[in-house]
Amino acid sequence: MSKNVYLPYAATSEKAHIKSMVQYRKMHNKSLESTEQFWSEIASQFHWETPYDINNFYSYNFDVTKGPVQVKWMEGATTNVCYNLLDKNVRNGMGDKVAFYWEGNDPEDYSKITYKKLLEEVCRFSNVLKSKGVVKGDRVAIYMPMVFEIVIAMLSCARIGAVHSIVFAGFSSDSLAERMADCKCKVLVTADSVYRGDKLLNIKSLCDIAMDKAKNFGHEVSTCIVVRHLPRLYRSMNTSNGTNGSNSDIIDLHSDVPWTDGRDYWWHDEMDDVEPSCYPVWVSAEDPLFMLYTSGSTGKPKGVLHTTGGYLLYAATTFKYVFDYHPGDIYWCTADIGWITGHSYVVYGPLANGATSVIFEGTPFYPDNGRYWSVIEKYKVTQFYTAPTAIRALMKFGEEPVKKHNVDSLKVLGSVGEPINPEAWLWYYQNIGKERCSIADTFWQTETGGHVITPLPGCTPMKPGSASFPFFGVKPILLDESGKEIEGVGEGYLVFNKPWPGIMRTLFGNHERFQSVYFSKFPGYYCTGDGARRDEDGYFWVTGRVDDMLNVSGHLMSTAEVESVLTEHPDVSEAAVVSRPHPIKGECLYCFVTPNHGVTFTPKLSSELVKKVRESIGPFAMPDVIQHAPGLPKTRSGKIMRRVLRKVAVNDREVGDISTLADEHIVEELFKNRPEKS
Ligand code: 6R9
Repeated sequence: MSKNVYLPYAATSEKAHIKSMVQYRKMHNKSLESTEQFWSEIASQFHWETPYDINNFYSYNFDVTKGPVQVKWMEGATTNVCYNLLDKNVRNGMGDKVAFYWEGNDPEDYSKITYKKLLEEVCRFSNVLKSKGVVKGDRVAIYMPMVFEIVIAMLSCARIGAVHSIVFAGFSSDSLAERMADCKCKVLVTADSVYRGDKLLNIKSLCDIAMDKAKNFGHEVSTCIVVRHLPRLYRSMNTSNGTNGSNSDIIDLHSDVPWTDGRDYWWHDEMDDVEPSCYPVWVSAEDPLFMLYTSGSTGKPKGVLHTTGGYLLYAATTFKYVFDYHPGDIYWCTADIGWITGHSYVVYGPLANGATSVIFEGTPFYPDNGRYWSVIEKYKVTQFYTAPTAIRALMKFGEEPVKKHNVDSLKVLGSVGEPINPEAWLWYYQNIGKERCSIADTFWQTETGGHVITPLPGCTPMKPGSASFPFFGVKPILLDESGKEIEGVGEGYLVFNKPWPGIMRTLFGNHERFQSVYFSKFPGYYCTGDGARRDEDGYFWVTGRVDDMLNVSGHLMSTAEVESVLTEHPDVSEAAVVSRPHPIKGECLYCFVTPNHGVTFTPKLSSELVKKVRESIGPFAMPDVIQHAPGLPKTRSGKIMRRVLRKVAVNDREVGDISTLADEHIVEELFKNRPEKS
């Protein structure tokens, strides 16, 4: 074994589900060689209204040349995910167990909800959705802050067989409109407004604009249900224990919430009139559970579709092993529920295991930079799951904010969203984990449904920056440019030739695109779009995207998406966007813009463009640099040579061979035009 390896803490290994690499390898081999047996043992822990057939447990085709790509697990069996997450746990005597602690943006604003209460609320909201005409298969869009009601809305959809389509509440009204029109949602569930730090965001106003814009795409949302969230702080201040007070405590702050009678309904009004019980709709294991949009390298966002049975098994199993979850643990994932991490590891995975988790509404910097550590101390968090971009941002403030808090309850630290640089890994390991905690650097995607390459706590010797080994049921393969499998040490395209239960089934309403994006480059393989290296010890190191995608603070976006927003500006003729390494965000957007003939490039134009991207896509997509480009480096066939632009962005004059460019001089011009000295 090479140097720079961190062995798991012995006390953790003793109690871990998987105690050694020998045990891991045995289970991993079983998962690949006796797939049916491995997953059916797990499936047997859940409730199936119609049982699965062990002789027809799963089937798939990954080879487009042999027919349509398809993946099926436990087809014919019926179940209900909500039933398995709530009713089953309540029946098993966990009704009074806390499902979620809620920690608001303001530290004075907090609450909790038990499994029993969550089930009751979900039943009520299921009845509300039914009363609005939502039936099995209908899509329900959700655009909400991190409050209990977002979980209630998701599980209510699952209960009645509707498909939730959550749009992260940091997306712009344009993005929300496009996604609502694409999934043709009947209902939109949202909230009035929310505080992020000391900034008030008027979510409902933004939804109104989006619902109007959706009409331009030919889609009308018939019902919008609005959670009254803002006064919650005032309510909790009026009660001593911080739980929700009675309605009479509510101070009316809603005179300025925009409203359309006949379309808009207050959540609390609707919930008043309905029964607290609702029989679950038994759905097929292959019926859709939810869809979630992710950026595509070209064109519109892709509605990744996950189905019922396989996703449930995979979210539950990865949660149990990757966080080494044991009853009594308090788990906290900081991801917003609007991303896949929030779906699988705030909601579905933890509830499937009957876990107690923290839902956090705020930011790591409010009211001060020690907020994460204070929340860990307050709830005695045992597993903490966050993103490298947050770790890097917090590292800047040194160890002092951490030292003010007792974080000794921690056992497992997780990382997700992008490769974690060894420096951040070490800081996390030493200052937060006190060299006692395992770090799970979890590689996965919206498309994979759950972790696919990850260390297991107490088991895997860790190498900072390596996601290490595949999860059960997963066999990563590296391909070279010609599609040949690379054995042993090497670097190539990260692909898979066999499904695990949680992999997506299609892109909503566009199976063609699903096949062409993921399965056409190398027939027979699911292509992740990431590159990876396997080292001499067999560890995988994910090296980043191989397509035109950017990963800014863990948010994937495509260069094409940003370029098309830039070129919509009337003064812009052409634009090219590349990523540049960024100390905190991982990558940032560096945009080259060619103005129309006769238009002068001014700071005003530059700031208009920054604003436009922010408004069209969302604040997380805000460009760091807009550079004037008198022309773009294009090949004779008209292709923009992005590798040259990436060199300009970092001021590296080693641009390599540029002899295929139509006009080589443009490269020098671009270096001269850099807006920064460095
Ligand atoms: C879960 C999530 C997926 C892309 C993925 C890759 C990058 C995520 C990573 C990682 C290296 C890790 N990525 N985790 N790269 N190491 N531990 O982030 O899903 O938003 O779909 O992004 O993120 O590039 O392809 P999603």
